Amino acid sequence: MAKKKKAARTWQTLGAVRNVGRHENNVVVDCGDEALWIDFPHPGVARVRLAVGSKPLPGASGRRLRSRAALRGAVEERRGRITVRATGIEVEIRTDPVGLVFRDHEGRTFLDDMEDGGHAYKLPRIRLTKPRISGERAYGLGEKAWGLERSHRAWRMWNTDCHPYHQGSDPLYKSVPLLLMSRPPTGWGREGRTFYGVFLDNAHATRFDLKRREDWTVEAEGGPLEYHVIAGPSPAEVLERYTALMGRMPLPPLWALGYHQSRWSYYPDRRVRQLADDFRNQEIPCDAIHLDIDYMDGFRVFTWNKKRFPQPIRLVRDLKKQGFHLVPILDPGIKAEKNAVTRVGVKKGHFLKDPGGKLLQARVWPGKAYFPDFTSPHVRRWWGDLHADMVKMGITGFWIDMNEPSVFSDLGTLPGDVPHHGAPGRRDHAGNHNLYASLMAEATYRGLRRLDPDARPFILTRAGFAGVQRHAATWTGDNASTWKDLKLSLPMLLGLGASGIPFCGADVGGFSGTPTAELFTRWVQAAALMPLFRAHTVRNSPDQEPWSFGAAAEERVKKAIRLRYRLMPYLYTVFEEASRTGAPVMRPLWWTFPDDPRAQTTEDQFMVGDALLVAPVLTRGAASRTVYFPEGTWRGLDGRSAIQGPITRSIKAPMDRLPVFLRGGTILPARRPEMHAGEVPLDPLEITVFLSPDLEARGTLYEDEGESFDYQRGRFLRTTFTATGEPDHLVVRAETEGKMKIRSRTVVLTLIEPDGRKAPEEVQVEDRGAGWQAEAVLE
Ligand code: MIG
Repeated sequence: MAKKKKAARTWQTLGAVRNVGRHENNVVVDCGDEALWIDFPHPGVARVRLAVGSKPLPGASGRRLRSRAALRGAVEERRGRITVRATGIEVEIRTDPVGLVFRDHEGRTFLDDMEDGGHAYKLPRIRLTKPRISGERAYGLGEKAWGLERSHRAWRMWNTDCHPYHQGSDPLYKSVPLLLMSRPPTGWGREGRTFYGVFLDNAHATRFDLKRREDWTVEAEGGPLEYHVIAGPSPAEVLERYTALMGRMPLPPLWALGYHQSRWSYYPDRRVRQLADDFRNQEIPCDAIHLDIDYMDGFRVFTWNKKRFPQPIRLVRDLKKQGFHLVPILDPGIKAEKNAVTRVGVKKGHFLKDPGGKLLQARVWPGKAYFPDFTSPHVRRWWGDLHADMVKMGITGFWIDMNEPSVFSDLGTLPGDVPHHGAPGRRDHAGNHNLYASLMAEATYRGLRRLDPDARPFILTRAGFAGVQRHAATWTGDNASTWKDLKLSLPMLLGLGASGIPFCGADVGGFSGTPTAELFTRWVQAAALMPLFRAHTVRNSPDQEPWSFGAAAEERVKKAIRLRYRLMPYLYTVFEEASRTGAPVMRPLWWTFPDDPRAQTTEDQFMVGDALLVAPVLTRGAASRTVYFPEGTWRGLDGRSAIQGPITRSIKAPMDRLPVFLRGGTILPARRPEMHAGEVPLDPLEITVFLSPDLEARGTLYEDEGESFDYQRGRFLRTTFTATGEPDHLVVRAETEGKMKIRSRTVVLTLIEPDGRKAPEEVQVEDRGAGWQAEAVLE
């Protein structure tokens, strides 16, 4: 007894290996009181679990891995070295003390172990330490109000409604315990940088300490010591593998890629109708209007304020005719009173109770509220079904907020000892807090899929855990209308994308405070090519609509919004790729140029897919900015001649211009802008062919009907464009895949010579969806 108590007070590390055995697909490395279980849930991924006693500590994200049983590592013992080999990764087991060395498919070490093995516990706490090498860079960790490089600081994972937040505020709304490491070339084997990932599948309050040069540590207040080591070597391969485990963003409806207008709050319905009319009258494209909490009756979720919105069915229908989707907000807290919803919820035990078994009440917008226990599948189903009336009205988009959960109390959230009943591991709030929002998003998503099986849902969540991308897009919460926060939004969103969450955005114009016309304009420009494009502002603030800052600003803002709609075919293609591969939509420069030293530290620019480089103006009073152009040729979309990278150049950026550059060797699909996404058929299809110095170019266009799941039944069209040049003549070819039929349309080709000059003539071809070939004469 006394001995055990003492053990609990000091960190325990693991001793020597006694035996290496097997249990089902696991290699069990027995060290006496503890064991390390290793299995291979996916090619290139090793999972390690610490067992104290006979089984691994329970818990983790609860994500069921379909492919878990697929791989069986082969154990080999040679000259005293034990190696476990599986597809794409191998693990050497050091024996005294136990340690794990991770190697890629060619046997190159990318992650060594600590001298003491790096696995420690002081139950319920666990700790993992891994060595670092000099020049290694650390990315990932999801939403952090900081630059992309996570080294030299410690980070917390504890979903928090941090209002207001600033650069350096931590933690924020989301927790993604994934590190994406980038190692410099070691001088042997691989020449370029090597990326690998470490994902700690633990939803407890966690601290990642990356302050030291020699190693990094992550410590969790409870839960399993369970981690995945993910081999690269490219960042794309790491994310592909990570998202194979934790899931990918489903392809969003096309409309969700349009411009969204929000504020706290648009009401009554007249105001919403006026807003919609204003967009159409000003000819500013827009696809979605968000309804913040004041549409509800006394902040009761799943109700409408009858005075402000007497006929919501009509409103939704009329707006749909104009090409708008309404996106109402929902919070998890349900007003603590007797009504139709709470009667069922209370009777069925769907709400959280305090440890004494009394219904838990916590104060949020409606006053005292009950909180659903989303860890239970029954509760998730019930919650999903509560959307029935709104879905019947034709609503397919929901905005879910306050789901850290946030509570109006000193603690700011629910007490840690509140029991959860459906949890896979520790059954208290402390062990489930970071999962709460993801489970709410799942309940919402699944509910919508059941209620309207052929409509792609759009869900926008504030909080979440790793894997939240399976069910929702996300935004970075309550930023402020400052140049600092505009600037910060780039690395924040790039960080989310590099952590498996591609569909993300920041409140355009800033949430708290009021932007100047200049700040608003620059913000719209910057966000015009970010994944989620939504303007939003706080309660009682002045209007923050495209026309709220005078005529000059309106023209510029309109131009930027129209640019997004022009590039919609390309953007949608990049989203589709993200939904298949886990790659971000908005990419850090090092994603595309991993071995470019300058790209590693560039955070005021980004790539959209691999073809567009975006360098928004992020400072007040600027009419130009310096832009770093990586290797290759680049040309402004507005027709300026080519720039040969790598080079840093000053670029003119007057108030009406967002600097965007097309990469040489790419073919960019675009269209005439429309009033809302998918309004009219994509005809003509505009193709820019920007030849590389060796007279080649390639590109892709993905299309489908935009709202249903038809694409999963093969009704999509993927066109692959290739251009190959002879010295005096060029052949552009389009090949298609997929079963979607299109009406015959015109393709307008603009040819850009390798030096950036536009070829004098446009070429037109007819496209019937079955491929085509065009020839052009080069100068
Ligand atoms: O306590 O619904 O971040 O976007 O406008 C504030 C009102 C609750 C916080 C969200 C913000 C939203 C606001 N909400």
